[in-house]
Formats: sequence, C-alpha cells, structure tokens
Amino acid sequence: MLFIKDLVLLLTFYGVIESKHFRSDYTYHQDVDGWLKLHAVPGTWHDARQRCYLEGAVLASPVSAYMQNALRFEMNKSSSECAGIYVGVHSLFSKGYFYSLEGVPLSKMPVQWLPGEPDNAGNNEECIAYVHGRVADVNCSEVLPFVCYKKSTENMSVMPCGTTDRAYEFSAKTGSCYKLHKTPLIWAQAFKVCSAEGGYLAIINSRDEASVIKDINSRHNPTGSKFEVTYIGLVDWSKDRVWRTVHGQLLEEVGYAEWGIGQPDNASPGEHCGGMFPNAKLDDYWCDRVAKFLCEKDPDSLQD
Ligand SMILES: [Ca+2]
Ligand SMILES: [Ca+2]
Ligand SMILES: [Ca+2]
Repeated sequence: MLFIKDLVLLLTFYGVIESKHFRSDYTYHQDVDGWLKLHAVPGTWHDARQRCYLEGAVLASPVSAYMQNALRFEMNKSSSECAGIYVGVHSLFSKGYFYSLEGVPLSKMPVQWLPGEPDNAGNNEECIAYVHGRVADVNCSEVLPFVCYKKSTENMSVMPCGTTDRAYEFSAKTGSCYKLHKTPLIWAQAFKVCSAEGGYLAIINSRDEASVIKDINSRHNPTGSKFEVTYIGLVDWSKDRVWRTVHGQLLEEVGYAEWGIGQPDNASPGEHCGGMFPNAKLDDYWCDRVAKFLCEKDPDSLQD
C-alpha cells in the first residue's frame, strides 16, 4: 500500500513539475498563469513579434495590472536602464486603433499615454512602446528590448524532446531530436528558426544519423524530387571551400562527409551553404535561395 501511495505522490509531483514547465529560458509567473522571457537585445517590433512566435510564445502586452507587474519584474533583469520595451500592441491594420496580438484593444488596458503621446510622428508610428504603466506610439522600425509571454494551457506537456513542440521527434538511434521545416527559408533565417526552437540546423555525425534523417525526409516527403535540397548546419563561412558545421567543427571531423554525386560543385555565382539531398548526401547550395530545412535538438537543451 505504501508503494502505491508513494507512486501517487510521485506522479502528483511529476504532474506539478510538468504543468509548470515550458522552457528553462522562461520564468513562470503565477499571477498571469504563464511564462515570460526578457529579450535584452533590442529588435524592431517585427523582429520581436517573430522571435516570440518562433519560441512558441507571443510578444507580451500590458493587458492587466498582473501582467504589468510581471513585465516590470522581467524588465528589472536588464542590466542597462530600460527606457522602454516593445509590447505586442500595434495599429498596423487599423491606423489609430491599437490592439494587442491577442486582439485586446489598448483602450481596455490599464495604461496611460506618456505626455505628448500619442502623436503619430511623421504619420509613421504604429507600434507601442511601454514603460511602467505608460505607453507611447513609436515607429515600428525603432529597436527596443521586448518580453515574450507564453500562457499556460491545458495539455501542455514537455515531450521526450524537452519541448512542447510536438513536431520534434526523438531518435533512440542517435539520442537527438529532429524537425523538418517544410516552409522554405533562406539559410540564415533557417538558422534563426532552429535557434529559437532551442536547436540548431542539423549536423550529420554518422552514417546511422544520415539514415535516420533520410527516413524522416522520406516520411515527410514521399513524392519529393531526389534533387530537392534541405538545408542543414553546414557553411563555407569564409568562402574558401572550407566547410564547417554551425558548431564550428570541420566537416572532415564530424563523422559524416559524403557529398552527392558531382558535389560540391560551387554552382555560379557561388554556393556557400550546406544542404542535403533526400538520400542524405551533402550538397553545397546558394545561401539566399529558399529551401526546406532540418533542425536538430538535444532533448535537454530547453530544460534545466
Ligand atoms: Ca509617438
Ligand atoms: Ca547530429
Ligand atoms: Ca551544389
């Protein structure tokens, strides 16, 4: 009997842990039943919105006094004096009418305009900057720090890949997780997406891993062309035909360096980013062309 009781306790404990977990770079705030993360490196409003979205969250808005307390807590983490942050409030679709990304009108939020605001300076201020209960309309291309918010939802559980993102699949063969992104992006944007998800553009370390990846690719793309390229974490950074992974290792040292037939061919005007064909053989490719891409993630990368 004692054993069952212990087991129930253990499961309850596990349940609590699980329900209060999102990512280790986010902090749980009970009052807003969700997690927040300060991005101290300033970005444009569009960068901020995208970055939060890529992390599985949303650019936070000061919708309640509780949320404003949580925002203040996060802003205090910044080592520099924080003059203001971007919040998820904009009038991009409705000049003069501001809404949060969740659709809450600014007029319903417990905030006040800063003196002289809103002034829509240059008829070009469609985003909202926030500082301690006050707001101003600003040009969306200004750069400011920002805070992302993830609301706790039911059925939110951390999967074996250490993320709530169910598209990551674990391979027991390699101990890594993989996610194939089918929406094509240029190489640098693909890098950014994998990074925001707690991973990196995939690095093939062995023939075993190549076969795991080949299998993922064929499951997701059963009818794809055999010449279709998927970006991975390989780059000829100095344009001197020395290939390194996104973790800095030389291709020759990572455990797998099998190029496709006739590759690398450095097709005009120059191919400096690494991809692979559906058979997992490597190809050099144009960095500014869009392609599907494969992220790899260590199961514990977003967990303590
Ligand atoms: Ca203004
Ligand atoms: Ca790998
Ligand atoms: Ca090529």
